[in-house]
Amino acid sequence: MKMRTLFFIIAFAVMVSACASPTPTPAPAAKPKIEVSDLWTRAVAVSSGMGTPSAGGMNMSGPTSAAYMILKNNSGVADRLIKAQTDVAKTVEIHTTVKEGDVMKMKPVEGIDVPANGQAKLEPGGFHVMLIGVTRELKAGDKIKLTLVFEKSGELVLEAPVRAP
Ligand SMILES: [Cu+2]
Repeated sequence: MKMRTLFFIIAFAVMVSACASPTPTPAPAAKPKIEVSDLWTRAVAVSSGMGTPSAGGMNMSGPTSAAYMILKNNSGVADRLIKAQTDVAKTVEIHTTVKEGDVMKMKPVEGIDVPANGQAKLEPGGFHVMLIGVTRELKAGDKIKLTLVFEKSGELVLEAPVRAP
C-alpha cells in the first residue's frame, strides 16, 4: 500500500515536470501589426510643360498627388508611420494640413503616430502621403505601388487604387 502510494506520487511528479518543462512562455510579440484600409490615391493628369498649381503654396516641382488611408493598430504597442515610397513620384513626403488664418497649408511632418489599439486617419484636409513630382498620369482605376515604413513593424508594400478626387 505504501509503495503504491509512493509510485503514484512519483508518477504524478514526473507528469507534472514533463508538462511544465517544455513550456517557456514566449514573450508577447513586441511588434505591432498595422492594418491598412480605405487606401486610395488622388488621380492626377501629367501634362508636359506645366505642373499642377501647388495646393498649399509650397514650392513643388511637377504635378502632385496624395495617398489617403486608415491605419489601424490592433496591438498594445504604439507605432509610427515614418516614411513612404512609390515609383510614380520623385519625392514622397508625409504631410499634415494646418489652417493659418484662412488658408489651409500643408506641412511635412516627421511621422504619423498610430496609437496602441487605435488608429490614424489620412484624409483630405488632414494627414496624407504626398507624392511630389508625379512621373506619369494617374488615372482613376489605376493602381500604384506604395510602400509604407513603420518605426516598429517595418515595411508594408501595398497597392493603392487611384480615384478621382
Ligand atoms: Cu501635402
